[in-house]
Amino acid sequence: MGINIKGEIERVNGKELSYIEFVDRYMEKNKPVVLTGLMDHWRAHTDWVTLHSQPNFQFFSTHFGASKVQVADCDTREFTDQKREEMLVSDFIARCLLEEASAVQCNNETCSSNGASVSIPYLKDWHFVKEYPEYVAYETPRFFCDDWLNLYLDNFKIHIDSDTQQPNEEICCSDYRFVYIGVKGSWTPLHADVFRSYSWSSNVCGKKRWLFLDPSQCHLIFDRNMKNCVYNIFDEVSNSKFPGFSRAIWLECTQDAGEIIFVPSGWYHQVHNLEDTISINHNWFNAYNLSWVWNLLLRDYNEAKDYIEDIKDICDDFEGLCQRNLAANTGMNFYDFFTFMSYFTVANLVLLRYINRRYGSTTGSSSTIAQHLSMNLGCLRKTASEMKHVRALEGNHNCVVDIIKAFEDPRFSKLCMHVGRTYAMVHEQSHLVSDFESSTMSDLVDFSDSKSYTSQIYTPEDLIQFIDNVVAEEEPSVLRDT
Ligand SMILES: O=C(O)CCC(=O)C(=O)O
Repeated sequence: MGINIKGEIERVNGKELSYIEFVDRYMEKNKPVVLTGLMDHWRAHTDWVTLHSQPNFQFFSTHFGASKVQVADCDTREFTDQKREEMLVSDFIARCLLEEASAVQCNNETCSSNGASVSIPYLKDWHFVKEYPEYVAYETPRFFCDDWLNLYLDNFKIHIDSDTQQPNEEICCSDYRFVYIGVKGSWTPLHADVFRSYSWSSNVCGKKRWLFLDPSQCHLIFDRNMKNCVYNIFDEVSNSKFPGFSRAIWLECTQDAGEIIFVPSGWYHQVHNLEDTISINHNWFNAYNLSWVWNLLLRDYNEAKDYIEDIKDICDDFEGLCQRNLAANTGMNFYDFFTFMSYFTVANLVLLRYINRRYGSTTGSSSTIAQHLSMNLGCLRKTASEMKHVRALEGNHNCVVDIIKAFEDPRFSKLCMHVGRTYAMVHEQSHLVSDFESSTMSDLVDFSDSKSYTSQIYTPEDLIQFIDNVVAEEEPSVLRDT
């Protein structure tokens, strides 16, 4: 029995959509959309695509052939994902060209050549921007620039292994900006995105078929214990194992070259390359989906804890073990997320204070940015109050952020300026863009006017107190509904 597809994803000309409209209609409502008209000027569009609208494999081999990348074997399942192996881009391209030359007959599920089974390679999660920062292949559309995840990772590590004080390479990802290259027939199994982040995915060339499930229906694709999720929605899915599956209602989208799809938080999706395809995608979160990230961490923590409950009595540091397992499974733990939130709180407060002091708090064009910063602080405060009752963070004895030290830290200063520039850009306040290009931390912070800046943040209560102290002087509306 096939799946039940009812409806398509809305398509909008990105050139005719304002940032506020995108936020109101899609980001805040957590609704998917396809945006057109935003990629014409990308270098990737010219360098990576042949005149016949095919991937320019030769270009990749010549210019980026020595990069080591992850290549999925689309025919082999490994746990909840496809089996992956590391290889050079040049070797991956050679495999793609070989397949083309031997005119492999592919469909979504199987691929065979002269009767012999051939696996379909799919290059995934290539940290292209990190690896080639000088080669500017594309520009992130402004709808997706309020990206706290990548801004943070450009300056800080998300998880440091406290045993070794070394960044754990496996857990600590350098960023969430990726290039994917897949031949026709390659695909990605059903999943929801890392951290329940948003993602955007742009087709530089080729065509993808996406199937989406609204988060309100996600219970339908899990087994009775809510542990295992369907892997491939086009397989024969066992009704006894996944009793809700046949009731799931899917949305569909065929994404063409030049189109960008916005994938909201918690939407499960499966993706098939209908042609040889190159895509660029980012995962990100900000104030609008912060609670999704926190809810996932809480759920995964409870799962990690239940899993080792039977060794609790013989374990010296049970809580520490739960946090280590959480970081290993989910990519960050409570401390990592709380540290992240604390830095963004301080950055938002510094910027709000600066804008209010320099331009006045209620009038003028900069007030849109002030409102955005206030909204961010409201969301950070709300999430911090949900974290208050978590034992792992209660009475935490390690200082997460010492605010004065943060001001002296060039990484924080870079983060702050970048956040400032981002809001100035998305809200089209060019005079402020230049402010944040030329400013230093001492331009932004008037150390004499706030005792709050001497604070140290250990717990969610400290963070809430810090927000309340500074905001009470600036924007009391932030505190109103939290
Ligand atoms: O393009 C693909 O194959 C998968 C992309 C995806 O699932 C995502 O961006 O979340």
